[in-house]
Amino acid sequence: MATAEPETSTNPTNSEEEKNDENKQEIVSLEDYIKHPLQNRWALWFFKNDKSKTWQANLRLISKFDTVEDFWALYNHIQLSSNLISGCDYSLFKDGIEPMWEDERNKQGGRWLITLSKQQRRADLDRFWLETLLCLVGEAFDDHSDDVCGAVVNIRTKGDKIAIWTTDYENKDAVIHIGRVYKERLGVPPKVIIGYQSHGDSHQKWFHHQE
Ligand code: MGP
Repeated sequence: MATAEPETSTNPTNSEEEKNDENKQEIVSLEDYIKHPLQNRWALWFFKNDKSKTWQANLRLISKFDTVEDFWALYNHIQLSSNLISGCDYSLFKDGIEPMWEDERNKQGGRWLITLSKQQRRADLDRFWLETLLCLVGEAFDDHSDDVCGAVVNIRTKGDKIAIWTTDYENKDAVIHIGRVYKERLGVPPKVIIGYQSHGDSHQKWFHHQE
């Protein structure tokens, strides 16, 4: 007579499945531990305007990172730009490039500059700055990403500014491509003033990107 005893021996098929599950779990958990590397290592700088010190002395390195996870950890840890007091800047530059005109990689460079109205601090500043950071760390400018040195946000009572700095203001292909992608990524409305200027003689080399 057949008994209805519960099975005590393990079915071989089930045990293989269990092993496979274990293997899968190992792979998943291993992936969880590997951070996602960025193409470049980046350095975040902070500038606080103390008039008793030189401009360079007011510039402080906050931290460096080279993974997606460390980028978000840092971003989530620091104040939003809109919470900073006037006169402060954040700068994100490739490791090895100082966020100043004097650096070899900036000397012949320029910047795509967005000039914001006072009202835009509340409406646009933080999302424009985050999108700028994502363009940089995500190398959004295709072959021309190598021309990017970094980006700066200036918090100012007269109106905040955000800029992407490039290494060679005479490299028209790179400048135009970076400007086109940047405008698309920000989805800049027509009222936003955006243009490129060289660091050397700021206002003469200014041009607007018409598309
Ligand atoms: P700023 O902070 O870029 O803009 O430059 P802000 O405060 O809006 O002023 P504006 O002149 O654009 O209307 C302010 C001042 O900081 C400059 O005039 C310089 O004296 C100094 N400064 C700014 N930068 C980016 C540099 C730099 O790269 N090197 C040095 N040495 N000084 C700088």
